[in-house]
Amino acid sequence: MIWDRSVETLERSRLQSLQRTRLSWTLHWARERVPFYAERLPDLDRWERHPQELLQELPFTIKSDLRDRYPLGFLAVPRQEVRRFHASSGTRGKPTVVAYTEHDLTMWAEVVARSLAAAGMEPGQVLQNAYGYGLFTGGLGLHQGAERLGVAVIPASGGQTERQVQLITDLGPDGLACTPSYALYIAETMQAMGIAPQDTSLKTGIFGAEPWSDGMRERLEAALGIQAVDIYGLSEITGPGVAMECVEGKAGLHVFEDFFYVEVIDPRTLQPVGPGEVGELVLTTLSKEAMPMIRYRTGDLVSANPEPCVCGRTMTRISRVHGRSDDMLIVRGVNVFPSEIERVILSHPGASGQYQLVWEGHPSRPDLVVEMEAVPGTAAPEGLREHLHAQLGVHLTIRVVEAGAVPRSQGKAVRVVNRMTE
Ligand code: DLL
Repeated sequence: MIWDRSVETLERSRLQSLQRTRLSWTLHWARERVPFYAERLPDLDRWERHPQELLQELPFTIKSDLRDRYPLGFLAVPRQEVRRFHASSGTRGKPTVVAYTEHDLTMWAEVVARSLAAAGMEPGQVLQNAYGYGLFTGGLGLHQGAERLGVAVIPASGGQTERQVQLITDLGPDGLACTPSYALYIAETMQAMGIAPQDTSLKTGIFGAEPWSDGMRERLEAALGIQAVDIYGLSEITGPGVAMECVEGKAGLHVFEDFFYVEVIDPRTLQPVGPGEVGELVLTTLSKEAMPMIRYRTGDLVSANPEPCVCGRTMTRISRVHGRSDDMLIVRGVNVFPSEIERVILSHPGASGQYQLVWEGHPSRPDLVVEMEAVPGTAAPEGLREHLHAQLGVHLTIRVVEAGAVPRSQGKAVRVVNRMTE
């Protein structure tokens, strides 16, 4: 289902004209209200004509700009106009705080409603929301969007996994929203409790907030008896719902370009890369009042695909996030992303999907070990080491551990751990 057909299927030339107007508004708004942008954005008079082209000349905004102005240096409205704060998890240092006006919250609910509809959810259905409620944007973000769509929410939040399963059996939700790693844990718990996927009401999985692969999708779809789709977003731009995969295509995530302007750049040269080429996703908000972001470097590596989609949406798609530039591992000189390793591991049917990448040995010559669980009753995956080498050029040690040995995730999974010895 397409929630807002008039916008989501808009002819591209009309979409671009809408973007032009909104970009011009955003640039003026930011320059007048945020000292950081007042210093960095030049005189705007000439921008009325081609803001898209001129945008490419503007400086980027990066995470440390936000951190340096913690907590509210980017606030563009009086405090009394703020209706909500959220914060990023801060797993990579000091958290960043983000703020929303009422108008911003409405826009956010709108894009999440569109996302849930793109996943196949419909008004009148029920969503179990197992994203964490609180400062993290996953819980409340999905919640408001579901209500906007007319979907009833079970605000389960993360954790208490047996209770999650109980709620699924008792309340019969149609959709489940959580990280893919937590969905796998819920699926295992369900199995351990003797509940078969076909015995539940679930039809749709809305999974994101961390990288995952098509192999993980297959496992989740089989284990839960659902269609699983990818949802992307980040707090600095709004939260979940910046981009969403449609269930019809399952081939890239539509960016809601009437609210977010997309660029993909080469992170070294900072120049744009062409369609299909992998680069860093850069986003500019087009309607945000409380905290407009101009050319925000997300750190997420994607490629863009402007081709029309089978679902009828005209909005540009981005690929699944290959990884973040700061997640890249260097294994004996070879660069590799955890998500690429996951893709290869999960192409082996015997891999359960529970895995961690462990640095071992001495820091002068570290080894990367794949600690993984096999599907119970199957033999350890054969030839995986060779397969990883052939596909990614890295030599990894494979260690199959007993079921339950890999720590289970209830939110964003920790994929890489350090057990090096000095
Ligand atoms: O993770 C927002 C979110 C909540 C998205 C629920 C989807 C569902 P942050 O905590 O600010 O916000 O983290 C943002 O998470 O820059 C990516 O690196 C990563 N990320 C988010 N969605 C995906 C995804 C939320 N679908 C950071 N695939 C982003 C891969 C993702 N990585």
